[in-house]
Amino acid sequence: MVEILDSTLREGEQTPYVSFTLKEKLEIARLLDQVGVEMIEAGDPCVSPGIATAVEKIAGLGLKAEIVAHSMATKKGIDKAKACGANRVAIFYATSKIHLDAKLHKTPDEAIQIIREQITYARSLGLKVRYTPEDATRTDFDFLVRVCNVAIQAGADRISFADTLGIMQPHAMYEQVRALRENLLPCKIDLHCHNDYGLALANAMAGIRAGADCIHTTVNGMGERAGIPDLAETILALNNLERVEQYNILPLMPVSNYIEKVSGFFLAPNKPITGQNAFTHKSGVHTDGVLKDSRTYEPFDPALLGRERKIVIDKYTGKSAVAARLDEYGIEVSPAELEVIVSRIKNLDENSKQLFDTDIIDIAEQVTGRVIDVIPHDIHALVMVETESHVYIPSVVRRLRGFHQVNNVYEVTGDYDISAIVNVDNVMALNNLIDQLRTVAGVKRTETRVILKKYFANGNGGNNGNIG
Ligand code: HCA
Ligand code: CU
Repeated sequence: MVEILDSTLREGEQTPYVSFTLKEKLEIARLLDQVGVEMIEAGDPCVSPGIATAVEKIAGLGLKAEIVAHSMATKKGIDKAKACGANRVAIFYATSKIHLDAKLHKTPDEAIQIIREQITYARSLGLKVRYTPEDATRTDFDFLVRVCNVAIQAGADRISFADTLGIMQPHAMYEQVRALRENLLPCKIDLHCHNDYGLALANAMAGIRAGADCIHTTVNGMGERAGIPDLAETILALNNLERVEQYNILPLMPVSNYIEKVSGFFLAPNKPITGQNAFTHKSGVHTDGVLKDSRTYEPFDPALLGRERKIVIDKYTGKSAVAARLDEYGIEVSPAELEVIVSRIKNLDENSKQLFDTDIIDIAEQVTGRVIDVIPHDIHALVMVETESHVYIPSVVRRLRGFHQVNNVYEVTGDYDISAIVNVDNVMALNNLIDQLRTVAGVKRTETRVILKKYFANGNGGNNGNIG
């Protein structure tokens, strides 16, 4: 059975400029438990007193997942892991020559002795032990096998094959995991793959194929430098491509959104699975295909994630997508009118980067000469935010930007401190969003104005230009 250890709370908090509050950490742990990951790496209690408290509280939540404390190979670290009530301690000690020489100043034999001693000590406290040879993928293979077998003999039941610098490729991963399986005493093998070349998940999937047991992930792929595999990508790849179906998929979007909000670490629109564009289609050929049968250009139904496909309308779009959008609003046009509408869209000036439904309705109105009285689904609104008097406004701004519906945020003078332009699909979504914005730490009050029409400095109104 394949397993997942999620390390958002440990590796994820090692993302540059990211730090979670205790309350946020408890919520993250609960959400991860809903997804059904087998292990949650909650932090290294030696790093700070706050982290020790968080590990302790998370261990006390009574979650289904095993709670893992990370630790250096020191008695102090292991004692703290025990004191926090973690089920397991993950002890790391580097094994590559460069780490032993330049960082640890230890000979291979000294390293082996420390690893044996500390694992034996942790076992004597009744902790389960994972041993991580940090920088394993750059470690001399015979030495790696020797160290890991010492660790297993001392009581570790898991080895984390750490690609600390993300230098592996899938074929090499496959071969090395195979070789490890052949040479290691019985143990579970975890894969901790960094994403420095964008190969982390591919490497992890290859390692699983070769017989490894567990993939380390973080929500939104956070972590040192380029991070490690994203939880949602990993689960969808396992579920859809490998038929590993034990995880709950629907909580993945909420957990990703939550982490975006509290970390201020934003997803690129083209990020797989959870990115804004993951189910958005644009060219005429693609949209026509998707409208005929979504399987033509979607690897799986976005409903699996509770998401919806989106079709953008612009100069790339063909008739069928424009007709479908008008149809959504119950706007009837003749084939000849449709031709003209599409041609207008294709000939909009180059400054019209993004067309909204209001723009399309405008064009349809102009072309048909009929008044079209519909409420656009695609709503833009201006949200004014007053913050609590003591708060640091940029941190509130950062949190607001974590909502993907929030396009632009400005700090402003006057009665309100912040103004934000938001984009939502309908009035209900606008209400929900405002409710959520009001719960953001530091937000005291909001006031919202729906944007009816937009005009630009060059005098162009209505159907060109872009907001936000
Ligand atoms: C580090 C440690 C680690 C540990 C991985 C693990 C790595 O921050 O260098 O314990 O499985 O990447 O080697 O994250
Ligand atoms: Cu790491």
